[in-house]
Amino acid sequence: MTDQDVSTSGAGDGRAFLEIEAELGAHNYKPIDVVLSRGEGVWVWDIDGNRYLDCLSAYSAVNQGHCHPKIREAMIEQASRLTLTSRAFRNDQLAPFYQEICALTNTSKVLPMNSGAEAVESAVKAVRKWGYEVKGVPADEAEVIVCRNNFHGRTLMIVGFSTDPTARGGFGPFAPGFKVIPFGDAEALEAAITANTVGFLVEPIQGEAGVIIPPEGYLRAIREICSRHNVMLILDEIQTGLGRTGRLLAEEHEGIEADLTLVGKALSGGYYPISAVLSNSEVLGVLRPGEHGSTFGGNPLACAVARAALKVLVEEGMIENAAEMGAYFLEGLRGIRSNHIKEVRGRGLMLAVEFEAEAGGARRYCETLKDLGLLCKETHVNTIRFAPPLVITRDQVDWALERIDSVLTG
Ligand code: IF1
Repeated sequence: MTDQDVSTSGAGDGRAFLEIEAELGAHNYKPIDVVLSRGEGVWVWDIDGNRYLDCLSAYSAVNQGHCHPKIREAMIEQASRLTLTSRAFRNDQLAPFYQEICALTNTSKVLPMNSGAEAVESAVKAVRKWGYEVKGVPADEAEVIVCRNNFHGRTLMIVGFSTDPTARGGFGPFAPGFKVIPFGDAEALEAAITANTVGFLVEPIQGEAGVIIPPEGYLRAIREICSRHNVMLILDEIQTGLGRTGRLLAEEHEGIEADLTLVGKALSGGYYPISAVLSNSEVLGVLRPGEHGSTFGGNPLACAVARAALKVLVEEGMIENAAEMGAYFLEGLRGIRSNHIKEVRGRGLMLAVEFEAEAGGARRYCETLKDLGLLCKETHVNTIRFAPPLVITRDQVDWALERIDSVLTG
């Protein structure tokens, strides 16, 4: 197929693109019908040149803004030199990546992977093995506790402990060894722990569930409970991490440190799949040569891109900007007067507006906002998530609020 095969209808929805996708692609998504072709900072353009403010940031993978020039530069330079060696050999980007991410996150041992789900899978494998070899849990009896309404990825193990019928329906049978408790309830964690519990896997703020923020003190409480029971606290910061909530890691809001911290998405600023399990020797030390791995895990191109992505995140003040612009954006959303709005939630630039069930669902607002030049996406029918790149300015937040207010009160 050449470009000539695909004409456009002028509304940026690229009718021909949609038809070809419908015919040849699996229908595992229902995207907003806009066909994007360019991105820069908070802005993206469709194939007809219409400009949109991106309020999703590829689900927080583009925290640094679209096509950040310094990350691009690092990618092009590395791509011109060496992209992949496999871990059968060493490369000159992995050690510097380890040093820089460990210094930034107070970590002492890293396991580099590719997707967020792979980081989750790797963390569960490591804590199970730690349970058998260090904690003394009987073979194949390890338990990991997770929360209701969790989202940790799409692999069979992960959807096996999802409580979302849409995520798990039709994919059984599932891996055993998981227990589900309510999110935000530290007592429920205490009650669920047994001698065989090796880990508690939880998002500091539940993203896909609709930006569900736990009660103040929850992170401190689960940290204390896990320490007291010798259970590994695994914080999935794949969406909340890397500046999204106004701190480098969301755990910082309560001054705790997880035993394993999972990062991904913005670890590359949207340029390349790279994720990591950030932990220590006690846990990751149980993985010996040949016991775990991945063709692309820790490849030089991914590491070079991640090094640049972390550098600009910190040096360009994006984390502090997320805190400041997030508070401003949240205040603006809370100022919108609409009977349809049930609740406005947020921390940093991880924001959500939940609508009353009678409002008819959030999708229609997303469609109307798209026509006004703002891209966002509904989650679980009644909630819109607003998560722009962390480089957003006050004027751009005003620009967004103006449109959101007009649509929600119109
Ligand atoms: C899709 C959702 C968000 C994540 C957390 C692990 C992963 C994700 C907290 C897995 C990934 C992505 C997956 C993507 C859309 C997006 C998403 F809507 F699916 F649920 F962000 F909320 N932990 N989230 O949010 O990382 O393997 O994707 O790299 O599946 O459509 P991944």
